[in-house]
Amino acid sequence: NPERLIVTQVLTAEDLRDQILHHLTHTQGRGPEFATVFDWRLAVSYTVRDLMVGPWVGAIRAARDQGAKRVYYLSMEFLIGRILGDAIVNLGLDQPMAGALGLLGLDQQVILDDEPDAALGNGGLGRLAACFMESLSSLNCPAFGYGIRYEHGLFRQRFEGGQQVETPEDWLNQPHPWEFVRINYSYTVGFKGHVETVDGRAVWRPGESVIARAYDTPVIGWEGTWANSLRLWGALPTTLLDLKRFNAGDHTAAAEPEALARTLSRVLYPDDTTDSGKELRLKQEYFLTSAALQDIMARFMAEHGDLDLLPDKVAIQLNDTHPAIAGPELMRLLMDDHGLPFERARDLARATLNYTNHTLLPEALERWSTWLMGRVLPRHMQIIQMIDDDHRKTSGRPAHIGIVHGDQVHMGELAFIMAGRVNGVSALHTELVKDTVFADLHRLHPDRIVNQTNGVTPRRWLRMANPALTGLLDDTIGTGWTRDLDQLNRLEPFAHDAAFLDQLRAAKRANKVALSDGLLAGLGVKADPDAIFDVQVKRMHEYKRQLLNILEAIALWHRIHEAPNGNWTPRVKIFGGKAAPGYWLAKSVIHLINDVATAINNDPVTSEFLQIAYPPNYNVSMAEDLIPAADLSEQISTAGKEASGTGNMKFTMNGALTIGTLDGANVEIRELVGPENFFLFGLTAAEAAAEKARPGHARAAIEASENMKIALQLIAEGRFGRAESWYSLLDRTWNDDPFLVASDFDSYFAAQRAVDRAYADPASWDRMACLNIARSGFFSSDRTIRGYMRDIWHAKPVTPA
Ligand code: 26V
Repeated sequence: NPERLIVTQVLTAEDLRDQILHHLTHTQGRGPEFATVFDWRLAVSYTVRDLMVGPWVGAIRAARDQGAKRVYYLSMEFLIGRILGDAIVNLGLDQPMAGALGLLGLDQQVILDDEPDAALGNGGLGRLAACFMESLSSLNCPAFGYGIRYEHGLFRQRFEGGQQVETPEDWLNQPHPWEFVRINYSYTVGFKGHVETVDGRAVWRPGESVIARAYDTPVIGWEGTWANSLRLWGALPTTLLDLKRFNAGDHTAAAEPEALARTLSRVLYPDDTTDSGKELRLKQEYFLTSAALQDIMARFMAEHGDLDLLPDKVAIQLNDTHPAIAGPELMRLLMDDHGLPFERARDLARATLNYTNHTLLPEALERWSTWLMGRVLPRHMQIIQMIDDDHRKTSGRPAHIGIVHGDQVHMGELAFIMAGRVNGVSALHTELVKDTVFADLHRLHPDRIVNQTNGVTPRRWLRMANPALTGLLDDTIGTGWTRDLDQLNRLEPFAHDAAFLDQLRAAKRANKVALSDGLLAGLGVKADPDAIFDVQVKRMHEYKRQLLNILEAIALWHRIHEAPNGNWTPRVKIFGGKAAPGYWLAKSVIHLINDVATAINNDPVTSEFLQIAYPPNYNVSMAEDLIPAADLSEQISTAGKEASGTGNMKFTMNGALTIGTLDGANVEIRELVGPENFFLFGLTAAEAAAEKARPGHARAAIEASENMKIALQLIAEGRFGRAESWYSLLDRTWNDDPFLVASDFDSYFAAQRAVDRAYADPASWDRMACLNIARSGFFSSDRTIRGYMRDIWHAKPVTPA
């Protein structure tokens, strides 16, 4: 394609080949005849990395020289996935790299697939942080991401007898070619101890401390002109070895300080809803926050030195409440280290800090006991108390709201009170934040809450993940959509162009064939590429209602049996997702899906119409294979529960149609693509809340639904493994059903039949798919980041020198 830009420098396949061979020899220390896939992958990665360093250093220099305001994104999670393929795309190296690998006789897919996912996150919140990092770089916004360099990312998932088994993830058990260790950027982080007063100033004397060491990964933006740093902190002991104990012969005890310190960056907490209340989690949160704020303040003081300038030069974004200790920590630094009075420190902190809320689920709102907080962070507990008292006095708030309630510190209230701006992540969610969790604080501070609807990066989720569709888009509307996703609207006229729609269908079909012959065949599932590929991939949660989906499959299976010669639209249902290790009910749903799949897939009567696949260990890389191959996107959470969703956006821009509720960003997707191009079902958020309050709602809804009753009955009869396995799940569905599976069942079943009919008319389906793509430009994370820059950070893009 002549329009395809090679941006950074014009490199030929031969240039790249030579560089790869250079790194293979001089960095990997291998001759080509002895090199493994791993050796080649590292040599390729170092070759690509070399091309990132120039723009990276240039960006850091330009931001400093121009005295630019910097954005600091503090997040306990960055769900990056693989880096190599994304870097090749953003540097515009796809073609010369394909040539170079061809010259070397290497298979590009094999090289790319050798890279382990950096799975430093649980799900939506962590993946959003990764998309934001890419957009910040693509928009030339000077920024740092701060996180923890977990040695073990999110656990790996296997199925044994249909049940989830977790094993440790081990991505750092091999060299990580993308990071640069910065031994000169190290900070001491304290815990515990006591607070003294010296010359009228509070002095915290920690009882324990660890070193935070910086590991930087460049994040290259689209067209390779700018790169920001993802700075991840690793924990080290302040003393490597207790020599006294070692010399006394106690070798294990001598290594204790090291082991203790390292636990701080050892593993990612694998729970994305329930506050575990563990001391180690609180220590991890403070470890990240303290190291990041020390780094930010050191850079700010070196560049500007005048604390009055802090809000003009620094914008800090807290990704949920996990780093909310940043409020008290910044106040501590300003008061105890810099000697500012409380009010001044408070005003500076509030003009610098902002907070994003990502969930309304009460069980996911962080709370710590005052006892634990006071023991682990004694000075911070004092400051939290001061902030709370000050807020009570200055806001005239009612007694029942505040940060400290009885013996609990509410991190949401703390984050809100210390933030200049608080934002929700979709239009609906932001309104619910105002009306529910923060209703009282919103009344006191009516301008503080703003909306920034989430987005996803089109570079990874379209250009890289879906080369078939990308090729068609480039040929049809040019490549400009990659930087300006609104340009997808140039596809609108093609919704009536039969030749274009044929090509669109062919691109989708190619992705389905690849999935069917690869991942699905590997599972032993026979997936006909002409069937509907119906995909629900996300963390396993009751509110996301994978149960509703599998119950619908059971009911459908039953109906096909009743009329095996009926005009059924063939369907392959694909599930993917992990359950938190301690979330018993979510694990029970995994087990059910697997057992139902075993029963249904082998049924000769229905097998040509219905197949169910549940590939284990869903992660970012698997998403990159599944989403481009999906016809139907399942976004079926109970209305009012899903803050936004971001998978929903990825499916839409890859040409899948959505079956969904009016929840999170589904509302905006439906408005934008047009209600006639979206399969809506279910109660609204307000109706759902009312329904839930109705005593006996579950039983009444089940009694009223023939299909729901049949599905539950088949499970209770033991048609899918032993009936006893499902007693608790059935009991909860009949008697409680807090997420209204029963109340929405008939509406969902009917919407699925509408999907069947629509899919049976290819011309109309393809037109709808085309319009979904054409109208999905809003969901680029570039648009989201521009919104944060304008409304929250007041940050400007910088032109590199
Ligand atoms: C909570 C906890 C609690 C303790 C242990 C570790 C941990 C990790 C994460 C969380 C909160 C998860 C909240 C979350 O992921 N929310 C999702 O955010 C997405 C991005 O805004 C959004 O699209 C999803 O709808 C929302 O569920």
